[in-house]
Amino acid sequence: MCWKKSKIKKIKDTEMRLEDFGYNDELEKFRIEHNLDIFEIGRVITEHKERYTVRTTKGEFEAEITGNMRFTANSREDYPAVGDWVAMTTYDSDFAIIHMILPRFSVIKRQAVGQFGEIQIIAANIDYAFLVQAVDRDFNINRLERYLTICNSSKVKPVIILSKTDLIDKFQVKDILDNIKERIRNVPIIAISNETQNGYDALKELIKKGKTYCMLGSSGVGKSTLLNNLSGKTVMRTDIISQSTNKGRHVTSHRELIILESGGILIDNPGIREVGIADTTSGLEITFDMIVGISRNCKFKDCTHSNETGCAVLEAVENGEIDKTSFENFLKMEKEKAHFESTVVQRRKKDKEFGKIIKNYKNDMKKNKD
Ligand SMILES: Nc1nc2c(ncn2[C@@H]2O[C@H](COP(=O)(O)OP(=O)(O)OP(=O)(O)O)[C@@H](O)[C@H]2O)c(=O)[nH]1
Ligand SMILES: [Mg+2]
Ligand SMILES: [Zn+2]
Repeated sequence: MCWKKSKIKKIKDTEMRLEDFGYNDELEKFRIEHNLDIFEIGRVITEHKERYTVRTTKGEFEAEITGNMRFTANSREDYPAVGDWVAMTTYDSDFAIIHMILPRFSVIKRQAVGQFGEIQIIAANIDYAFLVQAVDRDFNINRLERYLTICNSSKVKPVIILSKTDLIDKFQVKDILDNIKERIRNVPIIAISNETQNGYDALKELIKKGKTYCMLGSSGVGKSTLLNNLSGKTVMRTDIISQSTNKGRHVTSHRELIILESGGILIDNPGIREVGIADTTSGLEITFDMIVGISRNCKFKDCTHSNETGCAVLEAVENGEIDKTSFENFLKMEKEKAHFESTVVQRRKKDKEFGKIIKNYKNDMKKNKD
């Protein structure tokens, strides 16, 4: 193994307990039940090409996984991710080998760009996701619904953060908030400016000790600026975005977990270009619960809501009860989800569901005949 001595700074005054990084009773129970006493327990705070930085009560360690872990890994999900709790053996004062990933209570994942059917893990053991969108050209409710779907399929609670409110007047901010609320209900929205720190108080109130928050959003929306401001120091590099495209290059190139003085744990992420749906659970149903609820009144159980007679959803779109753009977004994501499922991950499950659909269809046909 070639391993360069790490340049990681050791944390000298490690008065910190694992709980301060988000450790909980469930994890401790698992540790005891699985006799992990011989291992050091820590949390992955950065990841770069199968090299990890793990924080323990003794400080930070550079770590790699065991050959066995790599050998038995079936997919990306079997590798550690930022936010993971791991059991490892430490060598020297700053190097460790990871033997096991402790059970995750949540995993934020998306369809990996350019590798269909592959997933990419964004972070693990996240309580809340901050969905950061800037009020300028970045703002897009369709994309917000995508992020929500990711949260809802990952058991992560979403919070919408509108950034750069200093760039527009307060009436425009209100308009944007109203537009979001028309389509997205029951998700907290906080409007902030990293320039003026307007809205910071509301945001800080939301951040609880020992809970983990992950920032998701396009490049240049101000995720790292927010993290730096909240932590009171420059942890992450930020950069001016290109004026001509307003898009900018990706400034943050890796994920990183930091602990705020208030006790909240924050994970910064590189900007996301494509929010591909890798939902294999009920993320879409939760995000679009209104559409799904109304669809129960469709005449046909397998209604595709495209042109069927007695389609309650089309009727609701017609009379304005369901937002048309939201409905179209739903259909688009549903298609992506189906495609994702059929490519690799859940082929077998899909076959089973297909069998069920056929069965339902047959039953319906039978009922219709009766
Ligand atoms: N006017 C204004 N500018 C902001 C605000 N927040 C961030 N910026 C600026 O936007 C640029 C990008 O900010 P970053 O924090 O690096 O954005 P990021 O989301 O971390 O970007 P990536 O790391 O590429 O994903 C910087 O020039 C910031 O100073 C804000 O609230 N208002
Ligand atoms: Mg950044
Ligand atoms: Zn229908």
